Amino acid sequence: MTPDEGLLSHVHNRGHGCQHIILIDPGKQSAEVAAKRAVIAVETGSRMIFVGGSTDTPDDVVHETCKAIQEILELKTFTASQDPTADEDVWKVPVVLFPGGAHALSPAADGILFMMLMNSKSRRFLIGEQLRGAPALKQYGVETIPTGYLVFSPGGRVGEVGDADLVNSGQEELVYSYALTAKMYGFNTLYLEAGSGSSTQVDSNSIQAARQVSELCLIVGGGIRNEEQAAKAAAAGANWVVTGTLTEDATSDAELKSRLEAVIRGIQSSSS
Ligand code: 1GP
Repeated sequence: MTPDEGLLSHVHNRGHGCQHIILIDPGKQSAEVAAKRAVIAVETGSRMIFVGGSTDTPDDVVHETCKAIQEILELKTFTASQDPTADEDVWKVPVVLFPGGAHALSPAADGILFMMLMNSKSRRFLIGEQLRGAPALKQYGVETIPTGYLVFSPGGRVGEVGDADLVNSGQEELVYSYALTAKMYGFNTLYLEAGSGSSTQVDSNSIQAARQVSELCLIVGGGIRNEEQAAKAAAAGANWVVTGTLTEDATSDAELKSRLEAVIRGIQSSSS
């Protein structure tokens, strides 16, 4: 649910240091399980929920998942508002679509990363999917977050499907140029992606290179599984660290909670 300060201000989390985003893939669990996991994440300290991931999830599955998460967050907010010892703001966490294309949209989301896959070699991911999705988003009234999306080596499935000319470590000048270009296009957010489930995360020098464009909100994800990796991304200048596989792989609620606690601890220990 949209926080009181508004979605864009929340995304730009100035003054909050680095924060955690949980990525929930509606193609990998039922809406009920997704909602339960979202609650555990928010209780543990996640401050944004991304819904998306798989490339072929139908709209209705995405919509059911967004709805289930929104309903439980509303209920939790209401319950907290009736309890003088509880802080209802904790539950005001936005549900944001992280789309693989013009499919998988939902009017139940608070917003969407409206992305240009900046290093794609395919027109489809630079502007084509966006052209297809824009009218539906206008009709739904879902708020768009203009985002440059940059895929790093190894890139995983998104690198392949998105036909990305992958960025490698050691290409800091190129990363800086991409970050400047993103800003000059008017994007307020840049997502540095190593690929879901990837064996390595985006390297610190690349994050620092993008961080030189101080106006940009930096989201960093892909291959982050533990406290040290999360700490590294936060220390290099990420505003948000995203984890997805960590959640999908957890076999119990207790395991999910302890994994999230570790990642959030890492972020908070290194965040400036
Ligand atoms: C993928 O950046 C996200 O788009 C999260 O990656 O699944 O490796 O956490 P993981």
